[in-house]
Amino acid sequence: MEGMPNAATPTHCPYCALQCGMNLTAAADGTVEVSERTDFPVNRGALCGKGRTAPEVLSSRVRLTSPLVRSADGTLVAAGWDEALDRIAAHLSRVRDTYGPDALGVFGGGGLTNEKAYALGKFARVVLGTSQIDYNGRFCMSSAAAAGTKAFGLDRGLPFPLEDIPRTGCVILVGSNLAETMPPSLRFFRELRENGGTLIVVDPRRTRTAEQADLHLAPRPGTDLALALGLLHLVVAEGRVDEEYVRERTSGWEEARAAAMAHWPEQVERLTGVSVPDLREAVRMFCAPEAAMVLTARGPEQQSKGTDTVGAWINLCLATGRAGRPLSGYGCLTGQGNGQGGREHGQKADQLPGYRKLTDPAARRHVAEVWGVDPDSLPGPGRSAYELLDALGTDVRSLLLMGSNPVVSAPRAAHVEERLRSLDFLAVCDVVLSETAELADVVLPVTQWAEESGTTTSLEGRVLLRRRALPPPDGVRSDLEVLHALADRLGVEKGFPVDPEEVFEELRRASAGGPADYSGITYRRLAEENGVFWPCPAPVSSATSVMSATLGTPVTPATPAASAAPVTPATPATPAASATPAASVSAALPDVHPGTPRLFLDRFATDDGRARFVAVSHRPAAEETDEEYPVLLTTGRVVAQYQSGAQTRRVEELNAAAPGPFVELHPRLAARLGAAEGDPLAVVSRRGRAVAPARITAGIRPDTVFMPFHWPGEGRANTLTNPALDPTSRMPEFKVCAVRLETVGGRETG
Ligand SMILES: Nc1nc2c(c(=O)[nH]1)N[C@H]1C(S)=C(S)[C@@H](COP(=O)(O)OP(=O)(O)OC[C@H]3O[C@@H](n4cnc5c(=O)[nH]c(N)nc54)[C@H](O)[C@@H]3O)O[C@H]1N2
Ligand SMILES: Nc1nc2c(c(=O)[nH]1)N[C@H]1C(S)=C(S)[C@@H](COP(=O)(O)OP(=O)(O)OC[C@H]3O[C@@H](n4cnc5c(=O)[nH]c(N)nc54)[C@H](O)[C@@H]3O)O[C@H]1N2
Ligand code: SF4
Ligand SMILES: [Mo]
Repeated sequence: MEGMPNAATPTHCPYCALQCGMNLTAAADGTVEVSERTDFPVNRGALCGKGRTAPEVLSSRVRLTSPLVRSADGTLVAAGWDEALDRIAAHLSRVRDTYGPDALGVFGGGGLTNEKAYALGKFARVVLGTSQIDYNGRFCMSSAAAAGTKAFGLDRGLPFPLEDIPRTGCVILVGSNLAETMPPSLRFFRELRENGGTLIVVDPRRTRTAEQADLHLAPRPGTDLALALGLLHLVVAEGRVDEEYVRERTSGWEEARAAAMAHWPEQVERLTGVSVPDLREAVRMFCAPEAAMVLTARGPEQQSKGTDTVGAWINLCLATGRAGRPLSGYGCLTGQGNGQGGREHGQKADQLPGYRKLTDPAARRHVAEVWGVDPDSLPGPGRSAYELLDALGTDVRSLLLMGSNPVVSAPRAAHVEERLRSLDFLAVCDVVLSETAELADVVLPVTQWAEESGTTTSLEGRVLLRRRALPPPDGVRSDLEVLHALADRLGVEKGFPVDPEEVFEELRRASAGGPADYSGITYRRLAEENGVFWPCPAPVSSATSVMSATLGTPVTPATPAASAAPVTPATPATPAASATPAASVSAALPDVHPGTPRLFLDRFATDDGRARFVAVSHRPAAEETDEEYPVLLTTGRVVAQYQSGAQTRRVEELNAAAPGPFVELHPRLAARLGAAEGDPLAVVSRRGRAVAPARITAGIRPDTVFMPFHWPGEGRANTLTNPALDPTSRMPEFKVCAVRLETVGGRETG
């Protein structure tokens, strides 16, 4: 190796769910270069500024390289790994012995690889024995996941690859600002329009994404449910229902139809602020071509009725025959790097690996067998993310947190911060000293994307391999090593390997036969094939009659590329599902399953194969405006910062582009307040008060202000947000709450 130029390692970006491909080259002087990787079809070499600058966070200038422990005088001081791990293990066992296992909480993240998410879920259930585990994905796409599962029997972000988008006829993008949140994906929508297709964007703001649209609908925040019902009403009234499709492939239409017919276009116009002619135009554009899609992101999902709202958009697809057909369908644009895989392998409160339900006895038996434990020893479902954070310091006394920064990103953040401070003990694994890590009793510095291998599952349901490209700095260890060392100290010596591929081999077996079946996927395949779409069961040689893993009924094996039906044997004991070491499994396999880029083309993953309409009606947001709080606040993202900003705020170029929070407001509202561009504005809600400079733009509704949530401190948007939860998904209402605005004397306050 010495003297040779280092070869570039093909890998993927650490940030968002697009999981852009990139090449990394580590130079002798320790710097890391990003270069174009054109063979990955999603971004074909293109990267946004965050991906391009991601290696800067690898530098030990900005990251943690030693464990930290809280000293007697209350400060965090450097400590050795043994001391730090011993402290955590001692606290966890003491709390467990005193208060029982459910006094131990675990909080994970959708940025963690599949291997980490899997190991964390197993650690909580097997080592700690606690039911109290959830993760930040609950704040992300849980409403879309719940709605997708209800309607289709299966939740996978997009049921088709992004490359289908340019070939469909019309896309309605609901509450996605992908020009800022996934910039390289804009190409697919540009190509759609070049091919004669149309784009409709639904967003209360005229975003960079909305600027690309043929039609921009700007509803009042929190009224997407009414909007979707109004569109469905018009579809019925104008005779555009695909009756044959509804008859052959769906159930529940009569009830859904009746609910939609109760929402008159004029009434929908009053609720949403979208005019009846615009509603009609949207229906015309959506129904005219042969194929069309609806894609949702956080706008309609992060609401206290997000599940019903997504359900209403799915209804629109079903009534018009636009799901489970080529180039048509409903999809959710997932958010974090492993937003999809992170919700499949067991860090969610109610889930076991393979997207299995923790309450399903067969699922418990299967996973318990892989884990070598008694099914009865597995705890039941625990609290959802916000409810878990809210219980800190009371029922939950100790928390292990990996891959999230809730001090900045959780709703009603001042309260969450106070709850974190009230814990008996907080341990945080992170790459940097995040605002949450600052509150910890022990902080463990961990390795990052480029320093360790692991898999992620992108918004397309494509499982990808991130490869280790360089060694980590001295003093840091991987999350898997942390879990291994803690398990060992807590008396579980086996079952927590530190090698990611070994963890993946176990994950394959644990997921086998589940809805998200990864058993046919190996690291080798991922390296050779540029990713594999799940479900991808391990094939068997003599399957004449096979049982579909997700569909649950016997089907004849079709060519899987053209079929939604993933194939696994009728007997649950596939080689990969048994306890045989996976190495011998792959040797025994005659051929491989190609993976499933497109779902539902033959049937949906429900018991009867039909998609289910949901009968939903509009209801107001948990908090509406009144005299005291007359303006709506919505929140979201800017292109140059990522999430809580823990990583991107440490990159100079990104900070220069997006140095701090702001309050986006309409000139009319600004004039009423007497505020000029850049003036500090106080935004006050029932939860608290935040101050940030005014950014005036005619692109936002006059009744709404927008704040990005990437910063802590005075301008923290989440000081204001409402933790009202969706009853099904337990998603907090990040996208709408009532506020009042006050000018703050003197610019220095901002
Ligand atoms: N630059 C950047 N990119 C990211 C991230 C990041 O933090 N920064 N995070 C990643 C993650 S985890 C996620 S989840 C995705 C999120 O990706 P997006 O969902 O695209 O991001 P947001 O900005 O949260 O919300 C999208 C849009 O919803 C609009 N909106 C607000 N309220 C409503 C409403 O009531 N109805 C409708 N229809 N729209 C509304 C906002 O104005 C905003 O433009 O981005 C991923 N990519
Ligand atoms: N107001 C408002 N709030 C929101 C949203 C909104 O739209 N509006 N969106 C919500 C959404 S969609 C999301 S996804 C959340 C995200 O919010 P957070 O959960 O806070 O997400 P991140 O900022 O990505 O935090 C990840 C943390 O893990 C660290 N980290 C990165 N990689 C690793 C790793 O491999 N191992 C470990 N141990 N640590 C790692 C990072 O340094 C960082 O500190 O925010 C939610 N909050
Ligand atoms: S779009 Fe997402 S995956 Fe692609 S470079 Fe930017 S942050 Fe990374
Ligand atoms: Mo997210």
